Amino acid sequence: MTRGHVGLGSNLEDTRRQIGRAFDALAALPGSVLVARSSLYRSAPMGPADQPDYLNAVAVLDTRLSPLTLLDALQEIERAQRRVRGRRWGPRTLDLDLLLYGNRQIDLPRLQVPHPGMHQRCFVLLPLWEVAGDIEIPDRGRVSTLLSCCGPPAAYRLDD
Ligand code: A4P
Ligand code: MG
Repeated sequence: MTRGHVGLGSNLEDTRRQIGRAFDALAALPGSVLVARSSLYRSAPMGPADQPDYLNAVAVLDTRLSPLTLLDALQEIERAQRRVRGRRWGPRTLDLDLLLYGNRQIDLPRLQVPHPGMHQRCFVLLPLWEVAGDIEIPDRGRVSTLLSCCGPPAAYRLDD
């Protein structure tokens, strides 16, 4: 089994439900065990500002799926939740990013791991810290170091 970390994001159509459904779909993946679900974090959109705020979360997944098979599965879950690909960084019902796959570094046309930009995004780093602690992101540094650019978690975290 390899430990993977998946970033979840949604800013359309009942975002809490979208993220909840996606966690359930991750838990049902073959050859995989969903180890942890982070809380939900709210933030203003990165990219075009004329779209709703995002909810983000991170899942910890132990899996026997290869990186590309896991990417296929993530895209299938996105499709099942009626994700329509429009402009880059545009609004979406669900975005699933493979953030980390063990400590592998992958640079294929379809898949870059660690996910490019994750180390600069508070809406990824905060939930990642919550479920994974101070792990090392290959070639980018420790989460605690990268987090020093983010404000307090309370500013993002949603209370249930
Ligand atoms: N791809 C390559 N590497 C990966 C990976 N590690 N995980 C390829 C997932 N996919 C990966 O993705 C485009 C292509 O990236 C895929 O076909 C896959 O082969 P996409 O999901 O179709 O497009 P996208 O998400 O619009 O583009 P991109 O550049 O991946 O955007 P991001 O980085 O996902 O950012 N603001 C807030 N507050 N919160 C957010 O979650 N998300 C985005 C999208 C914009 N603004 C946001 C948020
Ligand atoms: Mg994406």
